[in-house]
Amino acid sequence: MSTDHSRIRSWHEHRSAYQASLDDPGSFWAAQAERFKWHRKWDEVLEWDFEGPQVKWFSGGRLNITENCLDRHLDDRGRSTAIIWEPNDPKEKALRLTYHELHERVCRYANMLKRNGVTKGDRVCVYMPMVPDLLIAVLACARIGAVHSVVFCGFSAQSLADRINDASAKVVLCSDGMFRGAKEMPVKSVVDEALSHCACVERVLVTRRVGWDVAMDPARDRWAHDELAEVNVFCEAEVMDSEDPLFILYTSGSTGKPKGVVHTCGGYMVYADYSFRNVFQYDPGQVFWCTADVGWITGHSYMAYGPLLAGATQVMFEGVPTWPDPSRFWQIVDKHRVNIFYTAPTAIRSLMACGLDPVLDHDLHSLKVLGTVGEPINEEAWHWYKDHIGKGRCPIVDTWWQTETGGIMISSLAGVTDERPGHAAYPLPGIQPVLLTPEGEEITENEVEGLLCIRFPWPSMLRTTWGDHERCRQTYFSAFKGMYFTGDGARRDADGRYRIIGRVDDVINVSGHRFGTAEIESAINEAKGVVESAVVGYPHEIKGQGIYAYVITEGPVSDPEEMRGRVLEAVTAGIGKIARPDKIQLVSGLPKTRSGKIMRRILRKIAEGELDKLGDTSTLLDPTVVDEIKGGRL
Ligand code: 7RM
Repeated sequence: MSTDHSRIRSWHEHRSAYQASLDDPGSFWAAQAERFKWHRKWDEVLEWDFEGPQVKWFSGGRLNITENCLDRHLDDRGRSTAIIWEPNDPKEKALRLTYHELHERVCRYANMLKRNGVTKGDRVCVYMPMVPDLLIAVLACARIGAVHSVVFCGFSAQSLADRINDASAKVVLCSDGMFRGAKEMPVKSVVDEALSHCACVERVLVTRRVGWDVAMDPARDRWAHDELAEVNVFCEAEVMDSEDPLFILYTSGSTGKPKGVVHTCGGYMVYADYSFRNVFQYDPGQVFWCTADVGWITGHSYMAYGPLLAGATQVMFEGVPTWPDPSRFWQIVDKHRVNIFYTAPTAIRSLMACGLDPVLDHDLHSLKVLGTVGEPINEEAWHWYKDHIGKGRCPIVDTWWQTETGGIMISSLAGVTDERPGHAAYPLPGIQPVLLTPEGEEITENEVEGLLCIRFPWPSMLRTTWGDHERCRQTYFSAFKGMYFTGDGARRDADGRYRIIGRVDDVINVSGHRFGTAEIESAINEAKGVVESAVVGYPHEIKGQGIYAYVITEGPVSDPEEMRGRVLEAVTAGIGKIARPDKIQLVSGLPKTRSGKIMRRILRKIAEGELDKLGDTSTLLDPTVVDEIKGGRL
C-alpha cells in the first residue's frame, strides 16, 4: 500500500487505501490523526460497541481543534486568506481575513466569552445569520471548550427556545437583524421572544449587522463590539480530551422533537479534514466555496472546520442565489475565482429554472470541481450542472452523508473515481456500508436495493443525543443488531456504486433540509380549529420533496383560505417558514387502521397522484374517507 497518507490520488490508491482500512482500521486512522497537533497522543485508536452504543476514538488523546484550524497554519500560511466574506449586497465590499486575522478575531471573541462567564463544558447557543462573527463565534466556543449549538436563523422563536432549553445553554450569541436578499429581518427580537421561555440563559451577546436600535436588557444583554473592545488579542486554547463534546446540532427524526446530535473533538477533527481533502481533492491556494449555512451540518464540517483544518481559502456568502438576480452565484464564482463549488441540488434546480442567460454572462473558467449534497440529484439537474456550470470539464462529487455521520461517507473523489449521474458512488476508505432487507438480512450481491446501514465505526460518527442516550440507541442502533441504521434506502449498481434513494422513515427532505412529519403535525395541531393532521412528502420540482398536509378541522369551515392561513401561521410559529406546507387539504377524516394508526402510505400515494395504486383499503376503519380525500386532492 502507498505510504503517502496525505491524499488518495488514483483509483488504484483508492482501492488499496480501502483494503488497508478494512485490514487494519487502527493503523489507517492513526496515520490520518498523525497530521495534527496533539498535546498528548491517544492511548487507543478505537474502542467500540454498537449495543450501548459506546464509541471512543483516539481516547486519552488531548487537543484543541482551533489550534489545528488556526495556530498550526500561522507559520506557513499566516498571511494567506482564510475567509473571503461576500455580503448580501453586491455593492458592499467583500471582507478578507487572513489566517492571522482570523486567529486574532477568534481569540478576542473567545476572551469575550470568558469575560461573560463561559467556561469549558458550558453550552452556548449561536443564532446568527451568515456574517463573519458566526464563524468566529463557533471557533471561539471551541477555543475555550464550550459546546456550541448553532441554530439556523430560519427557525422560529419557539424552536429556538426548545433547543436552548434542551441543551441548557447559558449564553446566546446573535445579531441585531439580518439581510436576506431585498429583505431585512429581525434576529435579536426573535431571541428575546425565545428567552421568555428559557430560564437557563444568563447572557446574550449581540453582533451589530443591520444597525437597528434593538431592545437591550441591561442585566442580560451586551453589544459584542463593546465587549470586544475590553479584551486581549491572545487566548490560550483549552486542551480538550478527544472524547469531550465539541458541539451539539439539532436535527429532525421521525418522532416529534428534534434530537441534539453530539460530536466530539478528536474524531470529528480527523474526519472533517480527511474527507474534505480527499473528496474535493483540495490543492493549497485553491478557493473553496460551500454555499450551505453554518446552521446545518454541511456548514459545520465544510465551512467552519474542514477547510480551515486543511488551511484552505474559502468564500462565505451572506445572501441568497437569486438576489439581486439569478446570476449571483456565478458572479461570485468569477469575482473570487472559485475553484471548488459545493451546493445543494435544490439550488441547482431553482437556478436551472431561470434559464441560461444568467450563466452565459460569466465565464466560470476558475471552476475545477463541483459538488452536491443534501438530497438525491435528478439526472436533468446533474447534466445541467455538468454542462453549463462545469462546462463539461469539472468532475461532480455527489456527497452522501448526514448530521449524524459528521462528514461525507459515500462520494466519488473528484477526478479520482469515475462518476455516474445520480450516484453518490463509493464509500470513502474507512467507511463500511451494507444493504439489509427489512428483516435484517445482509444483501451481498450487486444490482440490489436495501436499507442502508454502516457496520463499523468511523471517527466523526455521533456519540450520543444530548441528554438522552437511550434515544440515540433506539433511533440508530436498535433496528438492526450491530449496525448504525441511516434511515435511508439505497441501490448498489453492478460496479458497487451506491445510489441513495431517500428516507424510509417519516422524515421529509425539503430543499435538503430535514423535517419529521410528526414535528410538522404537532405544529399544525396548534392552530385554532384544527383537530388532527397528517403530513407526507411528495415529489416537488425544485425542492426535491414538498410538504402535503391533510388537516381535519372542527366542523365545517366557512372560509378555507383563512383556515389554511392559520395552519401556515402555526407552522411558521412552531418551526419556521422553511417548514410551511406547500399544499393543505382540509378533510373530514383520515384513513386509519382499526387500531387507530394513520395509513400514511395511502396519503402519500394520493399526494403523489398515484390514485390507482392505493392498495387494499378495505381493512380501514372507514374506507369511505379515501374517496373523499381523493376527490379533494390538490
Ligand atoms: C449532509 C446532510 C441527511 C439526509 C440523508 C439523505 C439525504 C444527503 C444526499 C442525500 C441523496 C445525497 N445532512 N441526503 N446527501 N440523499 N444523495 N448526496 O444533508 O442530516 O441534513 O440530511 O439527507 O436522506 O439521510 S442532513
